[in-house]
Amino acid sequence: MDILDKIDSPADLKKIQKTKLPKLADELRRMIVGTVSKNGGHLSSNLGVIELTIALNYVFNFPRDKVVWDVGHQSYAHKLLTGRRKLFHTLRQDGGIAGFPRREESPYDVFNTGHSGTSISAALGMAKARDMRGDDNSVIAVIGDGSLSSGLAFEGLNNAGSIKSNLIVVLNDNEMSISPNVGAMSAHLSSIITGERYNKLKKDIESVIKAIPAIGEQIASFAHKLDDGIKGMFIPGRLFEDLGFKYVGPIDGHNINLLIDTLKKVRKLERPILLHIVTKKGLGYLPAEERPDNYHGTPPFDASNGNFNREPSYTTYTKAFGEALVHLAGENEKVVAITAAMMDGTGLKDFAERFPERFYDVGIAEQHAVTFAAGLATEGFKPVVAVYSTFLQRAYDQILHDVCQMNLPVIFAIDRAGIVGEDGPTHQGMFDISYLRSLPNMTIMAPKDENELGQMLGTALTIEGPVAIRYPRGSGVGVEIDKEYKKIPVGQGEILREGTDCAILAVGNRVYPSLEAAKMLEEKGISCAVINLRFVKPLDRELIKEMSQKVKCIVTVEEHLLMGGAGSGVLELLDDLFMVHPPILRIGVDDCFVEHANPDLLRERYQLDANGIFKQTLNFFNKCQKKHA
Ligand SMILES: Cc1ncc(C[n+]2csc(CCOP(=O)(O)OP(=O)(O)O)c2C)c(N)n1
Repeated sequence: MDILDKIDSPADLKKIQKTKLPKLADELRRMIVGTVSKNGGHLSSNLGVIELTIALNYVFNFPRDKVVWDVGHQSYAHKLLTGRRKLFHTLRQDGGIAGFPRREESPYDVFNTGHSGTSISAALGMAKARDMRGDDNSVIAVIGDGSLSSGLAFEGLNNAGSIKSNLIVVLNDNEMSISPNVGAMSAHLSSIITGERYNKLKKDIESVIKAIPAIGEQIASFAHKLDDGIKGMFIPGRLFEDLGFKYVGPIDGHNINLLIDTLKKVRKLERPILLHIVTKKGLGYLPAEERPDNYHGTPPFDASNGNFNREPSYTTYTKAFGEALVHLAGENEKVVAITAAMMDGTGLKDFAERFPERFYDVGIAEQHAVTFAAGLATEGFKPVVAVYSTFLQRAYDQILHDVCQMNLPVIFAIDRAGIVGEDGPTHQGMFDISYLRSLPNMTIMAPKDENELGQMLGTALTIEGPVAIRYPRGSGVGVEIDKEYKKIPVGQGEILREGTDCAILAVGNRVYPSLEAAKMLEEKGISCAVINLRFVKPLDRELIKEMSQKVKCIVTVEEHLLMGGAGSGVLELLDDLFMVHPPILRIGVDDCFVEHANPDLLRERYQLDANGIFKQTLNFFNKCQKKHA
C-alpha cells in the first residue's frame, strides 16, 4: 500500500499527484476487501464510492467543510483517508472503529448515520447554521438512489430547494438499493442515465409531425435542427431543477479527474446543487460486481474466491418466518407480504416468487409500508409487514395513527429484534417492546424458537387487530418445524419448568438460556420455575398471579431495554392487581445504546446469556433471603 500508507489525513492526500490517485483507489479497494473479508461488513456500497471519496477529500477541506454520508454504510474509504487507517483492522469489533460514521470517533464524521434518508435534512441544518454564523464552508450530503426513495429524503429536498442555501447533494446512483432499486423515482433516474426519456420523446414528436400530410417530412427535418431546443425543454434532472436545485450530471462516478473538476466547479455555486454521479456497486471485486446484493452486508468470507466461510448451524428465524408465510399464504389468499427494500433480509424471496401478485417491495419507505398495509387491511386483506425492529421505529406514527387507532389486522413480523451485533447502536433492535406496548389494541408475541415463530404467525392471522411478532437475528435453536401451525391461545404463557423458590418469566430468545440458568440454580439447591411468556401483551395475568403467590422472587428476562419492556409490564400488572407480590428482578439492558461487537460477547457483557441470568438470579435470590431472614 505504497500510497495509502502515507496518508494520515486529507492534507496528506492533497500532496499526492493526481495521476497517482487511480492507484490509491486500487489500494483502498484492496484494504477494504481484505478487512471486510475478515470482520464482515458492508462491501459493495463501499467499493462503489472509492473514487468519489478520494475526490471529495481532495477538493474540500474537511472537517471545516462537512460531508454527511447517508446510511453511512459506504464510509470506509472516508475513514481510511481521515486518520483511521491504522485502526481499520478493528472495524466493527468490540472497542474498534464503527462500521458507520460516529462523531465520537473522529471530527471528520460530522453526523452519525445508519438509517436511510437522513443526510439531506442534517446537511441542510448544517448549511443553515453556517449561514446564520456568517461562515462560508461547504456542506455535502452523499445519498444513494435507494435512500432517495425514503420520505425523509424528499422532505429534505423539498425544504432545501425552497431555502436556497448553499448545499451540495451528491446522488450516488448505482441503480441498486440492497437488491435492484424499485419505484418511480428509480425509473426516473434510469431514464436520465440511459437518455431514454429524451429519445422516446423525440421519436414520438417526429412520428406525429411526419404523419401530417404533405408538409410533415419538411417540418421533421426542420425539427432536427431544433434538436437542442427540444433537449433543453426536457433536460435530464428537470425534476430536481423544479424542486429548486441546480442539476449537474449524470457523470461517471469512477472518473476521479472528472469528479475533482466537477466538484471544484460546483463548490463555487451559491445555491442547492444536485450532482448526479453514476457508479457500479461492488466495483473492483468481481464476486461483488456480479452479486452486489450478496456482499451488501456480508459475514466474513474467503477473499480469494468470495466464498462465505460458514453457514448458520440451524434454520434462521428469518428463513423459518419466510417458509411459514409461504405455507400460510397458500391456505389464505388474503395474505399479502410487504417489505421496505429488504426482501432477502426479511426472508420474503420465496414468497415473492410464489405469490408475485401479493408481494410488495415499496422501497426504503417504512412509513409508507405501514400505512399502505393499513389501507389493504381496510379492504379485508391480511398484510404482513416484514421489517427489522430498528427500521420500524421510523413508522411509529403510522402504527399508532393508521393501524392501532382503527384496530386494523396488520401483522408486523419484526426481525432482528434484540441484539444484532456488529452494526452497532443504530441497528440494535432494543426498543420495539417499549414503543409497541403502549399502543392500545396491539398484541405482542415473541417466540422461544423457530418452530413457535410459525405458530405465532398462524395465530396472528386469526386475530382481528394489529399483531407484532418479534424475533431475533440469526440461527434458531435447532428444533423441528411442525407441519401444522397450531393456534396458540391469545394471552397464554407456558410453564416449561416448575419451581418453588423463584420463577423466571422469559421473553423470546431468552427462554432457552433461562432454562439453562434454572438448571444451574438447581445445582445450587434453588428450585426455579421457567415461564415462556409468549405474549408480552396481553400478559398472562392468571399465570403471573399464580406464580407470584407460589415463589419467593420473580425474575423477568428479555433481550430489550428495561425501560418500558416486558419486565415493566409484569411490574405494572402485579401492582395493578393490588396484591402483595414477591420482589421482582428485571434482567435486560439498562438505559443505554448498545455498541457494536459480536452478539454473543454483548449478551455476556449485559449478562443476558445463561451464565449471566444464573448469576443475577442467584444474587437476587440470596439478597431476598437475607432480607427475610
Ligand atoms: C430506514 C432504513 N431502512 C432500511 C435500511 C437498510 N438498508 C441499508 S443500506 C440500504 C440500501 C441503500 O441503497 P442506496 O442508498 O442506493 O445505497 P447503496 O447501498 O446502493 O450504495 C438499505 C435498504 C436502512 N439502513 N434504513
